[in-house]
Amino acid sequence: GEKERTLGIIKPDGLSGNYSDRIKQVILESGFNINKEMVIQLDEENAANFYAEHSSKPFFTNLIKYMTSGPVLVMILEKEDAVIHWRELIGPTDAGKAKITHPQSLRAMCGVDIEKNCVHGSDSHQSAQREIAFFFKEAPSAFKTEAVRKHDEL
Ligand code: YYY
Ligand code: MG
Repeated sequence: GEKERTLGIIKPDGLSGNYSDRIKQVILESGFNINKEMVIQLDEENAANFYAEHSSKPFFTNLIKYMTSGPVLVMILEKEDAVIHWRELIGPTDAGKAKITHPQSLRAMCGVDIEKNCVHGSDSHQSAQREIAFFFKEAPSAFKTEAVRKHDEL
């Protein structure tokens, strides 16, 4: 397959639960290159824009609350066929079900349920291009930079 880029996010409880080192280890062992990464705090407008496709869904309000509840770690992941491979690695949306059906997946490892599933992955090549541009074209200037600085100091 072709070398491809996808967008991965470690969501707020993944970061606050100190899963990022383990997740990054799995990423690298699985043959991805972490091309770029930054820790940022999303505000409600950022999160609503990122998840615009879900704006009419019943879970949207809670999703935005969750995604703005603390800093997230955003990564560009590069590999052959990165989009599909990253989706396979993170597992199904419902982390509770993932623990049963995909126990090796990242969502099984650090997620809780269908809402708090600890990681994001682009669902197609087209989504990946949109999502990478969303975070890395203007960023970090478009996002709150306090957490970016904190990350750089680590
Ligand atoms: O792509 P993926 O993250 O696996 O799921 P989506 O269907 O795109 O939903 C985005 C996001 O919304 C999901 O990661 C958790 C949340 N969510 C939810 O809280 N409740 C649902 N029934 C479906 C999705
Ligand atoms: Mg999705």
